[in-house]
Amino acid sequence: MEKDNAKKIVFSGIQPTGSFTLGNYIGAVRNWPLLQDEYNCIYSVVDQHALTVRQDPATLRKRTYEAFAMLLASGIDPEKSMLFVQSHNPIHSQLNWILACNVQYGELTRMTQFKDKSAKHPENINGGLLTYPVLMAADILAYNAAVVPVGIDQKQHVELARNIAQRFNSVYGETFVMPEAISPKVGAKIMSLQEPTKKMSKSDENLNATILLSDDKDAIMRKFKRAVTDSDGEIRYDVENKPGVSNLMGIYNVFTGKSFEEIEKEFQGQGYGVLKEAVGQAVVDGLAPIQGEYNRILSDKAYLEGVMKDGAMKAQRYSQRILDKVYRKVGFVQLKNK
Ligand code: ATP
Ligand code: LTN
Repeated sequence: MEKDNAKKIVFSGIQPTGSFTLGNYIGAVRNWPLLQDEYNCIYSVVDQHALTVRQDPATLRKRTYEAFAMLLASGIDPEKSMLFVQSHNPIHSQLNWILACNVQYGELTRMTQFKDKSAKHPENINGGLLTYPVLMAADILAYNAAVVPVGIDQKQHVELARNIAQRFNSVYGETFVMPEAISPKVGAKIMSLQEPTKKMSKSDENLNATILLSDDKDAIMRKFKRAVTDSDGEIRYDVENKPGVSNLMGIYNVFTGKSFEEIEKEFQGQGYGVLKEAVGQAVVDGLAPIQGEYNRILSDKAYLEGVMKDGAMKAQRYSQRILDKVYRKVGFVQLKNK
């Protein structure tokens, strides 16, 4: 990352919990490279967050490489942005403790994701699931990030990070920058292709519900053909009454740049089958270059590890200054020339 102090800091992360979905791509990852020139961007594969759900160690390791390669393939340039794996910078965990002491139990139990995930995994409501947003706040605040590009489902967590930052600042004096979540106008919540009122999620058991960035052409076309729509037969953007069709139109808009009006005109008088085919093709074409890059990068482990190492070093160096300040403010003894 170029040192340009005038630029604001952007931070975002993604969990290596599975192959990225089209939802992850449109709602988050696709937007990350677009911010690289205007901001100082810091992006991370947040493997520590992934542990809140039981993971097979070998699979987690493999998915971490895959997620890292996918971010590079999507256009993140390690010469412009910091890119690293969360567990490679221990400062997140160090800051996490301080922040945990400045958040209330009630604030954590109110989080929608905590409620959803604890209902989904009643056999494993672990401490990490509850304190997940504190670690996320540490990710953001360790770099004093001002801008956090995420899908809508994560806005509540960024809001909590703001509240923690504000509380810390009012107790200990100005330390943290207030982070702000930003989401794309269209696509901040891509819906399941099978239940279009539910978000498309990596962990969905119904394989037809999600398009994975690793899906080949046949799988993508097949899943779009099976997408759930409605019975009135009209191609019109109306999220409330026509969630399935609107979801398809949203995806088409992202990949073709056509407005909803233009899309309605293009498919006037035609059946849903034609729309599904066109959306599928647009996605296949849009993802093809990324998939090619992904396979190339993933096969070069030495390169991947080199980028990881370099990113970890830069991230540590940058966040150490902020952690030192926090330690000083809370009253920890600082030893000179440590
Ligand atoms: P999981 O299903 O394991 O909870 P996930 O698919 O929600 O995972 P995350 O790693 O938690 O993925 O999210 C990474 C980023 O992708 C976040 O910024 C999140 O807001 C965004 N995102 C996830 N799903 C969608 C979606 N359906 N539409 C738009 N953005 C999404
Ligand atoms: N919780 C996020 C992933 C995440 C994140 C972050 C996003 C972890 N730390 C910091 C933005 C900033 C999720 O997508 N589930």
